Parts: sequence; structure tokens; C-alpha cells
Amino acid sequence: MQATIATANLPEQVKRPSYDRHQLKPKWVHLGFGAFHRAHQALFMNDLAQDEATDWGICEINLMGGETQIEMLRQQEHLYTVIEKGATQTAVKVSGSICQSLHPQLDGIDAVLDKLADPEVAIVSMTITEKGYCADALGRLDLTHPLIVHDLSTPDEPQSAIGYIVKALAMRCQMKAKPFTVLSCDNIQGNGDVVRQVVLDYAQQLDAELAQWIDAHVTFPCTMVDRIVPAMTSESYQQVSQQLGGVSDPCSIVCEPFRQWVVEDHFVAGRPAWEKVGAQLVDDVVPFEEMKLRMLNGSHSLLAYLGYLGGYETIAQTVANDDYCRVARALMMDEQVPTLRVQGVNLSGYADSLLERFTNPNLQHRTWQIAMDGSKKLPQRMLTSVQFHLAKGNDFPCLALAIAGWMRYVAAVDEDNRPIEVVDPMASELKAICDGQGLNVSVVAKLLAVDAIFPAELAANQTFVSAIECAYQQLLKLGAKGAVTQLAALLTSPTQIGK
Ligand code: NAI
Ligand code: CS2
Repeated sequence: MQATIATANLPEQVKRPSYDRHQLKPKWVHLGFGAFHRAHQALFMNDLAQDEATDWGICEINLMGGETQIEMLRQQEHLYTVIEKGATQTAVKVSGSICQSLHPQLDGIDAVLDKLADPEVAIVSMTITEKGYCADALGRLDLTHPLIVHDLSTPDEPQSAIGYIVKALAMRCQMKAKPFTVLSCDNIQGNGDVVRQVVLDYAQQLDAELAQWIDAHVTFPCTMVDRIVPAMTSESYQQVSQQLGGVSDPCSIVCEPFRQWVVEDHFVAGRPAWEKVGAQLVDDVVPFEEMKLRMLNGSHSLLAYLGYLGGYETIAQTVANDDYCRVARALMMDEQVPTLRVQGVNLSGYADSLLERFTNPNLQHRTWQIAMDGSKKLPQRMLTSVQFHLAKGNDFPCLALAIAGWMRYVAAVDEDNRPIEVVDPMASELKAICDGQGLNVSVVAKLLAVDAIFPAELAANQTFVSAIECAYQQLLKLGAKGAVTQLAALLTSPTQIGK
């Protein structure tokens, strides 16, 4: 049998857990053992256990796919490797904070529900992607969502994360046990408020008293989470194996050195002392979320759509083009910063640090990956800011070009007529609209009419429509690279020029 990271003698520079993992109890359940969680929340917990005695351990659950990942994690005693790769330095850690794992396909639905209902579990956190919340454009539960339709008709055998959470809370309520804190760690504006609303809407459909109990007893803190964690590739698995002296780790992850976690300190049944390893526990996280979602994620999406169309495979390659870099910085400083409420942060320094992170040549962060699920990302990354500028009578050329870039991208054919694999819950609907219009500016009005993405008031605003049409025409005429270069040439203020 091949050695795993649990059994092999790993090279000395690999930092292994030095704490007694037998002391860990699965008091924290996480839904979504994906790339991000491994490099963020689970690693914060590992670092805390490394520094001081704690009995907080994590039970990992994947609800949608990922059974093999869970099986492989078990084969290596729930240990996995994190490689933090900066432009010049690399750190290799084995994380030991996970002490249990479950999957409905492997262990059955009841095993998952019993775990969530176990009064020992104090926190249920999640990284289930923006679409995992089954919310509509207004942040309410989408009652037409196939998973929700299924779960409401068979609530004892849920499939969605929301269905599992509500069923487990109902079990707690019935046995008069304490509830758990629900902690969303997804990139969603007001993520705690969104999960609270969809949980209450779902519970209300089943039992008004249960909804009242949840409302009165459960907390849903908002969080701002940040660390760039690209999806693994065969090349990155090979890099990991090299660092581990030839041992493979199918659960490993490669990420940037930077990490940030801002959390509202509102937990009903306690929490680990994450502040001791760098998390910021605050009263109100919304200003931080806005800053990160609009400046980092907004410019990421701009670079993803216009970069992919311009022929760039990764974000680092895209920002190596000075024009893209200038436009990304102008989007941050001129079109996102004015919309923010955050206090006491040097936002120009923040913009510089983001661009520096984007240029990290050792992270293969694909434009295609960030371009995924745009229908769920655009509203919070760009559209709220557009509404701000329209109300003030400001121009917003970078946001307009980014939104037009998304419209050009969802046509699912690139500038050389090759197909684009558009991954989005609305991909087929969007492609049908684009196919109906061809690569023609008339598609703008049709896409703006999709009210699951664009609020009706925005779609009816003639200034907005004209700005997007104009940007879309530039994309058709000049291509993405040409349109970015043209826009960069128009940016003259010092804040816009950036690097
Ligand atoms: P991933 O693709 O590696 O993992 C996605 C996880 O979500 C999987 O565990 C999957 O089982 C689960 N999932 C997907 N759809 C689901 C659904 N409908 N219901 C329940 N579970 C579902 O993605 P990754 O990189 O872990 O990112 C996940 C989320 O984390 C992102 O969408 C974002 O909100 C947040 N995030 C990611 C960062 C990154 O750089 N990767 C950084 C900051 C936040
Ligand atoms: C990215 C984010 O995939 C995306 O949409 O913009 O995952 C980004 O890498 C993280 O938010 C960084 O914290």
C-alpha cells in the first residue's frame, strides 16, 4: 500500500501538527469541503490548535458531490497539505484540525442529520458557493428552486444545505436542546443575513412555530473571508508531491500567503478563539464585506471576463498587461471606493496590495474559474455600485465595460469563434438569449431584462442601458484587449493610473 501523508516520513520543512489530535472533538461542522475552506477556516483552526490547547475540531460534510474527496480524506486520517505560495516564498503545512467527515451518499442522510442535531455541535459553517443558498434576486428563498421544491415535499430527506440546516434545527427544538450558530463563509454581501432569511423562509413553509424558535434562538453572524485559493490542477498536485518528498496528497491545496477573516462576534454556543491567529472579531462586518466584494471581487470579475476574452488564461497573465492593470485599479479607486462605508482603512494601499496579490506568478488562478456563476456574482460585485453612480449622476466606464464583458462572455463563443464552457446556473437561459440575437448590440436589452440578475429599475434606466450598449459595441469593434486599451488611454487622473 502506498504511503499517505499520515504514514510517510515527510521532509523536515513540512510543518506537521504538533498538538494531540485525539483531544479534538467535532464541535464544529462544516458544509463544503472545497478548496477554499481547506486553505482558510480549517487552517485557522489548525494554527490555533498549534498555538494553544483546544478541543475544537471540525467534522467535514460534502452535500453535493465530493464523495471521493471525503473517502480520500479518511484514508489519510483527515490530514491534508496546504502550500502557501508567495511570489518568492513557499510554506508547507499539514493541517490536522479535521477529526471527522460525513457524506450522505457514503453514510446516509440520517447520519448527517444526527450529527447536525448533536447538542455537542456548536457551529455549522458553510462554503457552498453563491448558488448553494437557493436565494432569489431579493435574497428570499427561491421556492421554485428544484432542490427546495424537493426538500419541502420530503423535509426528512433533504438535499439542499438549507433543508439540512432547518431539519437539524427542528430536531434540536424538539429535543429542547441548544441551537447552533450558522456561519456562512461564502462571498455574499450580508452572507449571514442571506442565510438567515432563506432558513426562516424555508422553516416558515413547514412550521411557523419552528420559524419563530429559529428567529429567537439561532444566530447567523456575517463574515468577510479572503484568501485566493485556485482550483487544483494536475500541475499543482505535482508541485505538492515534490514538496512532500514524492508522497501524493489528493486533498491538498495551494494558495496565496495572504489571508483575512472578519467575523461578527455573535455565537450562541461558543466559538474557538480565532482572534489569537489573526481573525478580526467585530460588531459589524458589512463595511468590510462591501470593501472586499467590490474592490477585490469586482476587479477579479472584470479581469476574468475581459481577460478570458482577451486570450489570457490566468489573472497574473491578465494584470501583466498594463492596460488591464490600470483599468482594474481605476475600477477599484474611482468606481468602487466612493460607494464604500468602511472607516480607517487606507483604500489606496488596499488597492495596491490587491494588484500585487493578483500578480503572484505562482498562483495559476484561471480567468475561466472566476468567470463562473456570474449571474450570482455581478449584482453584489458591480450592480449596487452602478446604482450608486446613477443616483449621483457619475460616469462608471470600468463597471460598464466589465458588465458588457460578462454579456459578451455568456454568448459562449470567444473572439476566435471557439466555444467557451460557460458554467453558471443560468448558462442555458443566457445562451438562448445570446443565440437569439447573435453578436449584436440588441442582446444588451434582452440580457438586461433578466430580472433574476438586473433589478427592473436598473434595466429601465436609459443612462445605464446606453452605457452598457456603448461598451458592448466597443467590445464587438475592438475586441476585449482593444477596448481595455482604449479605456486605459482615457484614464488620466493619478488615482487611475496606479502602478
Ligand atoms: P470548490 O468548488 O472547491 O468547492 C465548492 C464546495 O461547495 C464543494 O464542497 C461542494 O460540495 C459545495 N457545493 C457546491 N454547490 C453546492 C450546493 N448547491 N449545496 C451545497 N453544497 C454545494 O469551491 P471553493 O474554492 O471552495 O469556493 C467555494 C466558495 O467559497 C466560493 O463560491 C466563495 O463563495 C467562497 N470563497 C472562495 C475563495 C477562493 O479563492 N476559492 C475565496 C473566498 C471565498
Ligand atoms: C473569485 C474569488 O472565484 C471568484 O469569483 O473572485 O473566489 C476570490 O478569489 C476570493 O474571494 C478571494 O478571497
